[in-house]
Amino acid sequence: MGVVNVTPDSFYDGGRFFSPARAIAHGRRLVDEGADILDVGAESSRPGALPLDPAEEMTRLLPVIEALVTLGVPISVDTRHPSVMVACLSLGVDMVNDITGFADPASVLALARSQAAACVMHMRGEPQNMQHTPDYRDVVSDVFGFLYRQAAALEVAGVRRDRVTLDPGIGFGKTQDQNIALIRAIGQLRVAGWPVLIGLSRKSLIGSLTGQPVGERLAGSLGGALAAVLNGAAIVRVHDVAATRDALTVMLALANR
Ligand code: HH2
Repeated sequence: MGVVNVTPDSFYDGGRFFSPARAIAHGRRLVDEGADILDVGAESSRPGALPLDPAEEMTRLLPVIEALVTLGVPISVDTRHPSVMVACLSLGVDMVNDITGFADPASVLALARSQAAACVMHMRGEPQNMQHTPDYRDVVSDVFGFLYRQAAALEVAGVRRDRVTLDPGIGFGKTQDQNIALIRAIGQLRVAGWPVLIGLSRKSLIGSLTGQPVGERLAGSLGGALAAVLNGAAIVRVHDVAATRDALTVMLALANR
């Protein structure tokens, strides 16, 4: 899954693809590089980010989505606002990626009225405050328990299991040790019956393991993507599609799995 951030303030590529023309060109490039899915977002969720008004989010997103849905790869929209989901679904997006895990019943309804797939992600708190004392009884069972409950709520609303992907939300209200515990436990989610999505590309987890600043985290992110897939992830959400694709191709050809 290649990331298209139509934002001025994303933690890695903020401002690079903020104009619709640049975002669309970036999406096309990621598809040429081998992305199987594009995830298009307009609201940064970096720690400390302030919420974005849904009307402004739509102004940023809709022209980009309208162009990218014609490319022939599935398009995911990264939003937590039900009104934005409805607008993007009417343009034909194939997936809704909600960092709040469909906590808003209006989001469940919007998804249930469509045929789209869903990524249910776990976040503790809000981007504004999520890194203040992330505290869990047991991080793996707390996070996975939330994901199972949200998937069950979607199923009750009519969203069949085979439309749903689960994501423990690396970096969203977790310490680095908690992020590591979640990545090591991916297999449990898979065994429970859901495909798993992992986003760790260039995040502070990679910085804390390698000591590198965000611009120098490609090699570390590739290591993380390989580990996530070896542990059972079905989808990796990345900024660097060509390099990730090559790394995964070689690993999948050579590893004893
Ligand atoms: N991470 C980010 C945004 N959306 N969605 C899912 N499902 N999983 C993730 O790990 C995830 C996500 C953060 O990365 P990015 O979009 O590059 O940064 P920003 O939120 O600053 O735009």
